Amino acid sequence: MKNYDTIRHVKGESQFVDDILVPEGLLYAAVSCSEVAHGEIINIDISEALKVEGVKIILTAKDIPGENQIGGIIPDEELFASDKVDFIGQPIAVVIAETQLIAQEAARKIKIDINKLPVITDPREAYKAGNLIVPPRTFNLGDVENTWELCDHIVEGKVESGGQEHLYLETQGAFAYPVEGGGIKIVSSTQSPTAVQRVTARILNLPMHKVEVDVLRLGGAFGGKEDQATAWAAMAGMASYKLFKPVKLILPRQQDMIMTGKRHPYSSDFKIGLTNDGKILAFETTFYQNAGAAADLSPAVLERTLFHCTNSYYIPNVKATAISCKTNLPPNTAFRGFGGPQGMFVIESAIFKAAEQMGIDPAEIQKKNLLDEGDEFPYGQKTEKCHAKRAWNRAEDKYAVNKIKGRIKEFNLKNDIYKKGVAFMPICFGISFTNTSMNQASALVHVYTDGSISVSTAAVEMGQGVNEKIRQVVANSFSVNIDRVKTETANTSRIANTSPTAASSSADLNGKATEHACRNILARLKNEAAEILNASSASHIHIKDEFIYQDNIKTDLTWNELIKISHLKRVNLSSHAFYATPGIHFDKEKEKGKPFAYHVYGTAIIEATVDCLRGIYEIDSVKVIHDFGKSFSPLVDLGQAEGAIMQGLGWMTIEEVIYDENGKLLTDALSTYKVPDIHFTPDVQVEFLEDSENPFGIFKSKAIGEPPLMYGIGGYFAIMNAIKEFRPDVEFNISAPITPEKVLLNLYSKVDEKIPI
Ligand code: MTE
Ligand code: LUZ
Ligand code: MOS
Repeated sequence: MKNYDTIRHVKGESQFVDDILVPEGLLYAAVSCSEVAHGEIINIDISEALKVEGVKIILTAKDIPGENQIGGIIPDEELFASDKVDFIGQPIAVVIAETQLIAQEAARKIKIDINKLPVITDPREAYKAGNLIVPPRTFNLGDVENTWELCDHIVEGKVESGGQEHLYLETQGAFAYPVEGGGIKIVSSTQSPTAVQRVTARILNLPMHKVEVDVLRLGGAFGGKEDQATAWAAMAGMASYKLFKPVKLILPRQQDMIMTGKRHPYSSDFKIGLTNDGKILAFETTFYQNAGAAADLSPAVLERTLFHCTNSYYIPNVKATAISCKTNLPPNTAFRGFGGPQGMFVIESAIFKAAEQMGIDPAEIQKKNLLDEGDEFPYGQKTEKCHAKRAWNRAEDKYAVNKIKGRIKEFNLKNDIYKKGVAFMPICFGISFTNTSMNQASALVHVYTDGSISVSTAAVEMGQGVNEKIRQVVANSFSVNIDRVKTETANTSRIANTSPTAASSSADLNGKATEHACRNILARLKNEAAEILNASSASHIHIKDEFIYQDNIKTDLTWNELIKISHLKRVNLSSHAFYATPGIHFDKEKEKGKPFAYHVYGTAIIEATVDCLRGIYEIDSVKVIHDFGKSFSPLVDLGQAEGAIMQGLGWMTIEEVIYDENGKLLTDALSTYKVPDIHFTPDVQVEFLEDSENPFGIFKSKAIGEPPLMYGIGGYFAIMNAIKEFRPDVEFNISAPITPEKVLLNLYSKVDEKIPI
């Protein structure tokens, strides 16, 4: 692997929050949380807990010097519950003690009296009760109402999709220590240093410049640390501020699973209308998002569901409504794909059901309706350099789809117990934060007098390889060896007012800012070189492989010498630069605009085999043509594609988040929450779509972090197609994940029996 973190990971040298050398006097924190999903707090009794030897302080809502508010988009979430709890796992107090064990023991001794209130965990029930996070939103294209009568086939249905646990290897955590002048420094495992800084400042009633946040790298995040890393950092910061001591707060795995939100489960309705030859004329859908007990990022996730509700298809008449429903579960949050997968699963389900009714292959409908150049999305943007059809056609060719189908047909004829299915999954994912103002970044580049280079951005390395890409941007910009370049921590004192590392955009945004900073320095260096070489202007100069060229002829002047001389001549060898994605805008009144810099396309073909006696299955292969743009880091990009595909397959198949009716998480450990492992892993082949240079991305590449996750949706339909081979008589409910238990129920239910979902 070319990602330079990999070597350190393998050697065990990479540092995470819990690896930082501990300073003298370090104290440890443990969080006490609600065990009731909804209720009024009558009393919090900390007296027994305080008696535990080694306990230093116990903090609750009333100890907060500033505002007890951590909400990002909407101010609706307390750091510590004050008079009411809304979910199991909601923090109520934090214990600070000499060791982590003492802190945990004391936390268990805090007695919290709660007057229980009714619990709602289902989004449709919440909707009926009027419990919404934000008012519903609707995207409209064409005229759905007047199109139904033109359709030969109309199919209606309901679709369920489940939550997903992030399961980052490094659990949530932060380490805070006091600094001179009443300030705080926090090392946090966060995707959003600025959010941690802003919220901690608000909690402590400090100006933001007194809170410095530093992030070296994360042991995975997947969206789970975009918003939800903040609370723990603020708690550690608050304790450290009160005690004037260093404090570390690391969530144990089970607490992390119980206390933090996950991917949003959705319950959705659809109605789809088609002509006899499979053209989709109209699509109407309503999404009920299970937001959990506070807004967190739910309104933004909801918005992305709407943006992706037609996936990779052109549908002339669309009406899509999305409703964010407030339930008594931990606030659900960003998760790779950010609402996009939930939206795409519904249109794919609608196509699947329509094909079932029409007695044709869903792939026929999919192919017939793929986006073309200049087609309009329901939000008004038109496709530019659309690769939807190219990727599909290449996949059909390269992977010899007819042979696959023939092979599967033969297999199914020969086998009674084992059945195979295949499904196509085209994707189209918009790149940019849908909130236009977030699409900005800055970079700080220093060239040192020995010719080595340091670059700071707010890009947080979480395994996706962004540091390697930033180093490549610097090395390519100056044409120097990549070993000269070091990426620094993401730090709020060096890089301010940043967006989280999210939306797959960090290489584009931070890469472009870095490129600008390098250009600024390069222009000064070229002027200097022109002077040294007696060239009439800098336009005669370029640098290649650490040598200075004059009129394309190599000179004796090296990078190192040029830097040394420039410094003596008092040339500025540092630059801070800024980048904001040009040309994007969105009008939330009209629900129209151009929210995305560009779209990512691709097509996957997924095969699965179901054991129709036991209900278990295997995903056999995932064969993909993916639009990477012009990748400048192919190994990193391929790793991202493979990882995302596995995570998408997990969401659709074996990963099942279950809460009981009291809002208690039943799948709070790896014994009950299953994720794909090496044995689950199918044969994954990914081809880079040719000739797809992207003028809007860094070095003509495309964002890669999230889009391939949605290929996993094809896994669901491959399994469904296999089940249908065994039981062609039944119309199945659409309810993901399709766990082996659900497969079994589907296989052996009575014909008219409704399968529980
Ligand atoms: N890859 C690894 N190894 N670990 C992660 O936590 N997060 C994903 C993706 N790939 C993640 C990952 C998510 S949710 C996003 S938005 C992108 O990386 C963010 O990084 P990027 O903007 O650099 O693509
Ligand atoms: N985060 C966010 C995201 O705040 N806005 C987005 O549009 C987004 N998209 C994907 C992932 N995270
Ligand atoms: Mo990714 S869900 O944008 O962190």
